[in-house]
Amino acid sequence: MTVPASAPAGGPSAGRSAGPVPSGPTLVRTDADGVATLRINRPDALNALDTPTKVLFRDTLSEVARDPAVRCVVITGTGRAFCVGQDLREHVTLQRRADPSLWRTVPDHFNPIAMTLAGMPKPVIAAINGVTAGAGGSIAFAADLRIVAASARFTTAFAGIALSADTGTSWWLPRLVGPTRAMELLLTGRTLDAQEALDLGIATEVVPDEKFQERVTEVAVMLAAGPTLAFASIRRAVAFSATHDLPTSLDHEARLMELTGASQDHAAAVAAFLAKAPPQFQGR
Ligand code: T3D
Repeated sequence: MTVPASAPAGGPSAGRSAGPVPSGPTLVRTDADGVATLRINRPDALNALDTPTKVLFRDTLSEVARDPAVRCVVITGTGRAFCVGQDLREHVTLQRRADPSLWRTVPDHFNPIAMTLAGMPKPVIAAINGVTAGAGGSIAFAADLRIVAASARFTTAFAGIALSADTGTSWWLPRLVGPTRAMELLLTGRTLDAQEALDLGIATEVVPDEKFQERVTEVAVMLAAGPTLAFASIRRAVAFSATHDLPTSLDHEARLMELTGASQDHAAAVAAFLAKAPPQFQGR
């Protein structure tokens, strides 16, 4: 399934040429084997997020969250970039005309994207095919798994344009790499290669470029065939325990064990175990 194209935002830039005109939809959704792949499709702008793309991305994330046929979500980009965050050409256009919508994009677009990713009731894979910056990194950090192509690079980028950090980078990055390294990456904006991202705990795994797509598909299809309700509950438990004390987290775990313990998948899986047969999960 493909999400319809929306009108591209254009406008002059600060010292760079006029923005590229997308030749198709700026976000493409493809569904197969229980996996919904959302591919940001503005390769000439390194998949920078202009307003139509942010709206499509935000709304499509909500759709896949609600869609029971989707049991794993993959986010990726077209071309040599994953996503380089806010479209700075659009940003400068709005800034120059003092457009009041400029700072609405954080509460209206970036924050809902972060919250929908955080609450997604199914696993999310960031398939990081290439360079990643700013809010593009935040989107990747919000995923459960970051499968990274060997040629990919990361930069926080925010401080380079004299901005703070948004879309959850200040939340997720310290949790991934620790506060000391997160501060260093945010203050310097230096570029990490895929190997350093793996060493720091940002990448889940690094895959040679020529094997990248095959590996992403393999992991996504495996997760989509899994116990989706249990996966959603594991996501909830891990997020909850990050902000609650041990007794409260144990109570929360107990409620989720009761929920998953009553699921069809649990009953079928323990029966399969006793029968020495492989489990077949329906996701409920
Ligand atoms: O209200 C708000 O808007 C606040 C929200 C902020 C959220 C954010 O995400 S802030 C962070 C925004 N992102 C950046 O600051 C990253 C800017 N880009 C770069 O630093 C570099 O492009 C990269 C390190 C990512 C890649 O470098 P490189 O050398 O591989 O590529 P390049 O030559 O710099 O870029 C290639 C093209 O992509 C180029 O266009 P051209 O000249 O070929 O027509 C470049 O302008 C364009 N591009 C790259 N990043 C963006 C972009 N176009 C629009 N917006 C971008 N963010």
